[in-house]
Amino acid sequence: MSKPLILVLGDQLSPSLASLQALPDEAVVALCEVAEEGHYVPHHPQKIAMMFAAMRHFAAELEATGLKVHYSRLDDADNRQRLLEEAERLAAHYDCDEIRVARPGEWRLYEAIRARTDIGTQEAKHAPLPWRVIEDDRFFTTPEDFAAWARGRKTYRLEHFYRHLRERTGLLMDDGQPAGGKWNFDHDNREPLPDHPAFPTPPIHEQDATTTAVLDLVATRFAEHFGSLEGFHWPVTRAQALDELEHFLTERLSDFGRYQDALSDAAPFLYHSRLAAALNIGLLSPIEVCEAAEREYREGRAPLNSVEGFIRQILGWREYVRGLYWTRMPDYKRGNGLGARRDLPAFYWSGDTEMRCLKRAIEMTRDHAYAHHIQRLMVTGNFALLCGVKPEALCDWYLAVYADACEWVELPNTLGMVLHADGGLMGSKPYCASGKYIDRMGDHCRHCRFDPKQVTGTHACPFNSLYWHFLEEHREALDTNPRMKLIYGSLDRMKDEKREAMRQQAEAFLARLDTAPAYGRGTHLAGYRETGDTPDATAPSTRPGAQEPS
Ligand code: FAD
Ligand code: DLZ
Ligand code: SF4
Repeated sequence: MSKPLILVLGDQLSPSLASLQALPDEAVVALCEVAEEGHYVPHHPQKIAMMFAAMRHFAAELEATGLKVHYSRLDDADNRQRLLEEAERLAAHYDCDEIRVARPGEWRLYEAIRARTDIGTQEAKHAPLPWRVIEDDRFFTTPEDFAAWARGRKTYRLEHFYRHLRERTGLLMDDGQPAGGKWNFDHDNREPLPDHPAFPTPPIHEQDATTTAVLDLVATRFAEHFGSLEGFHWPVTRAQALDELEHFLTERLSDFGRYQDALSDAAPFLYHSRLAAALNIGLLSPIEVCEAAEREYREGRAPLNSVEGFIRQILGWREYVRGLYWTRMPDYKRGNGLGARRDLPAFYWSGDTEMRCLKRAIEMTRDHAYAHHIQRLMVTGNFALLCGVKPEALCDWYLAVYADACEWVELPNTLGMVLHADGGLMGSKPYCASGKYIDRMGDHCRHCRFDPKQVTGTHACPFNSLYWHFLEEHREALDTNPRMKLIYGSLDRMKDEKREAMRQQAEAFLARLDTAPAYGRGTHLAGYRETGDTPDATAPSTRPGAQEPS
């Protein structure tokens, strides 16, 4: 009789997970906190705390259903501190005959597991028992669905994929036609913020003994990582995630659409849902979230431009980037279409810059493990694109600093959408912009020492000269793109002296820009990654008396 060990990863916290279905009575479910996952990029302490607290709560919930659950804690003396090795240790301990796992969200782990399942590889020969990967069906599509859709297409445009999924799911469809007669209400969704908006306050979740013990553990063990633990507010149970969803539906969804692209110097969340982290670790399902948003429209509580805009992010973008990731990896990660070579600017790890929009985006990231999409794309992303930051440096940063960061979402967004490094597969043109865009969409520039209207001189906004410099540098790759024609026309109409002054301004700025080594403040981690040494995992929690369920 089969006795499987079911390894449930930190972003697989859903009772509906395929690997948890139809289990034999003998099955053992394992969740493992391990140092390797916490350190392979220097994850924000709030991200690690959210995951560990959610894992501990989920393990207790599974146990309450009568399943046999083993939970490996970071501080367990016999913890092997690597996911696969720890699962193999537990499988031997419980005398299991197979390890099952739902498809991990990252190629790195998927490959490591696949190597153990491929008969003939060294890893499989040395694996103490067989591994089995089960498709993760918590999405609208599988990687095979995406591959079938992509077959024979020259370009993979989001809009086509999104319409295909609207038709397939029936979301926001009326008799085979899009609700409201249009697929896309984007033109209603580009308003800057009004002068004194009153943003809704996010829910405050109770932090029980399990959560506070994890916060203490993370404060001690990941103290050197970028990011503050103060003000930790992420949902760590299904019930808390449902409260977040309810808050979004009643307080934010109506204004989500029109202010979707806005920037604010003061407020981190605006009308965004803050649901990505709960979705990505499995506390909410994308289907229930989209259906709940549609209900708000159907019952007259939220306008269509907001609901369509929101559903497009989840049904469209989220599924699209996942499909792209799984059908294009591992080559996708090596893309560097614009030949970018610069290390990450050092201030990405400190916020220490006079450029107000960047400073605020990085400070909000440090304080909340969050920045909204336009900050990621048009502020930190745009700046990195214009400066020529190399994809691996920027991707590692984005993967580390947000509570919602998972490589399958992060990589296409960073490498494809922000850096245009995938040869235009994801976007028909780079999302490059000057300071004028940032000025139009929010109030950062009012608080900045630079002037978004000046292009050269000591007060000129650096984005401006960098923008034109970027266009000059990549003329060969970009000026035949029909969507760039207008902008190259403007550049060509400028006087030579003006172009030369902008070039000098940009180059002087770039020459002064301090860059950080690949892993920022966690420089010791680079060595860890190369040598494969396991970081010390034995430091005790600061709160030995804290009570946690086993
Ligand atoms: P909202 O603005 O409320 O959007 C609603 C939901 O739509 C999100 O919760 C998310 O699930 C989905 N969504 C929105 N935009 C995207 C997108 N471009 N791609 C995929 N899903 C989307 N999102 C992640 O979940 N994980 C990441 O690691 C991640 N890295 C990113 C890196 C860069 C450089 C950029 C530009 C974007 C990244 N995104 C990532 C997408 C997006 O910025 C975040 O999903 C969003 O900001 C999370 O905040 P929210 O939940 O308030 O989203
Ligand atoms: C991100 C993360 C962290 C910090 N720690 C763990 C962990 O200790 N145990 C675990 O199972 N998962 C963790 N994760 C999430 C994994 O890194 C994630 O499953 C893969 O990156 C695939 O998305
Ligand atoms: Fe950012 Fe330039 Fe505006 Fe300053 S002036 S906030 S650097 S866009």
